[in-house]
Amino acid sequence: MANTNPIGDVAIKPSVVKPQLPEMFKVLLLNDDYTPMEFVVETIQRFFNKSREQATQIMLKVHTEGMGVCGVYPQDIAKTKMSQVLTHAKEAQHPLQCVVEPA
Ligand code: TYC
Repeated sequence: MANTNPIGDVAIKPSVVKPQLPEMFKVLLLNDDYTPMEFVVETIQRFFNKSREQATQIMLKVHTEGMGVCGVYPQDIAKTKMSQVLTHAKEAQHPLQCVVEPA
């Protein structure tokens, strides 16, 4: 491109700035035979801001299908939620497992 800048500076190529959405990650709960259903429902309500009805639906899906999505977030938030769930379960001595995977 010709340099049309009267001061003689190098012309700066106009750049197209495309806003990028962050890569999203699912936070999943895994089923087990020991964690009480009530504990799972309360955990989903507390860390994923779900109503009691929504949390119960998610818990029942995990219970019957083996796993279920509690929420979808940017990676740092998803990993924070996973670690909050794991710490909470450990403190209560329940074997509840939580994982993060790309959405
Ligand atoms: N299967 C458990 C029970 O029968 C309940 C449960 C649901 C456990 C979801 C974990 O992520 C889970 N008490």
